[in-house]
Amino acid sequence: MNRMTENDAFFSELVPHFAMDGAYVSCVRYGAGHINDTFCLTVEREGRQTRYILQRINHRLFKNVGELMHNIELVTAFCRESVLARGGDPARECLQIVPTKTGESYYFDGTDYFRVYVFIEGATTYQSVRAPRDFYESAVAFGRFASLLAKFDASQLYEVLPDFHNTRVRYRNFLAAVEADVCGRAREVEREITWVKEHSSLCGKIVDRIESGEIPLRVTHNDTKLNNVMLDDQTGEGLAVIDLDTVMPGSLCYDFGDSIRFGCNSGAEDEPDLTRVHFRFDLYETYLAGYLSAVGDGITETERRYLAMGAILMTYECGMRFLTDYLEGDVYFRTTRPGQNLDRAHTQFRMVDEMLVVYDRMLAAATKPFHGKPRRR
Ligand code: ADP
Ligand code: GN1
Ligand code: MG
Repeated sequence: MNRMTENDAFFSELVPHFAMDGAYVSCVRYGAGHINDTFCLTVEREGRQTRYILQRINHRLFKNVGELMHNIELVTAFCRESVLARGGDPARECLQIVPTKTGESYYFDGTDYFRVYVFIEGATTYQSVRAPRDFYESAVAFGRFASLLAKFDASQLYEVLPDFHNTRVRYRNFLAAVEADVCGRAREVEREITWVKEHSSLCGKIVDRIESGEIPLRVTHNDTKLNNVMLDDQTGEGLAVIDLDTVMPGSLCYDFGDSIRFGCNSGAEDEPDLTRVHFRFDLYETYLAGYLSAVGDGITETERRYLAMGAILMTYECGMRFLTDYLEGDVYFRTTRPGQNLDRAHTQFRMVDEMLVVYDRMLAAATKPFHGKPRRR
């Protein structure tokens, strides 16, 4: 991406294309997403400053930005209606697109694609679980979002990233990256490559059940890590689910699993010191309770039987994707230092090893009768 554009002159020319009321003040890098370039944009009118989220959309990944934004327009509009229907505040409880002055949901400057969202104030996204309650509330928010999407008509959406969580396809891509070895890094990571291959029997555990129809294909979020949900600074509750780029057909087991992958790691996703990386079973139980309380009977028995496997699979798949990216020269996930994708792969593999040891307990916890307090809306 063209990073030369990150200066005031560039942004102050960009801002007038959007339907915003105010003069440009500043625009600075924001958040810790791995995919898009995110900025906090501030504008001012009559001495009053307003913040927005400006994103340069990752066009390398999202080849058809029109289709991507079509999906986001529909999902945000759907979310807005549901929030309004229960008397909530749509400006804080869902992502809200700020259109261009010509009424489009994004702006193309001839090189890059940009979009603007209303900044959700008084809420925070966390990079790790500070306290179990935060994780519980994030689970409730994602569970409610799943229930909301259950009412959404899948046929209206483009599948913007086909096979996104098709672990078999991810494995094939990984083998191709090993074979091509474009950066000459494969020898250095022989041990890791072997580990992925030794665990390849995991690949079909969920995709096969989706193909046979045992696990229903639903409209899901597909990227449910903790920093994609905003928690209200006052109440501590999950306020808004964000990062809707990957809302597509998928499985609840994956959405549940991706939250576990990220949140139940006692260390950071890219922690270089593996002695700090452990699977926190206590947090797994916390998330499970929050998720089940929010999805209620919207989840099938089979899905519950595959929640624990979803966590293992998402972690295996993500580790494999990090290793693939390392082999391909760090071209997919944003990195801020050399070796970061390899560190990320290591943490995921460590988590899978530890989850496999306690898999029976994970399964038992996910399938026992649930008597928690419902947190449905
Ligand atoms: P990526 O796809 O790169 O992960 P995200 O859409 O998740 O990008 O945005 C990155 C970060 O920016 C989020 O983790 C969050 O901290 C912040 N963010 C995104 N949208 C908003 C918003 N509407 N209001 C406030 N913060 C936001
Ligand atoms: C990316 O966009 P972000 O940072 O929320 C990635 C996810 C990975 C995650 C790993 C579109 O999520 O699939 O699980 O990094 N998103 C995309 O942290 O590939
Ligand atoms: Mg994100």
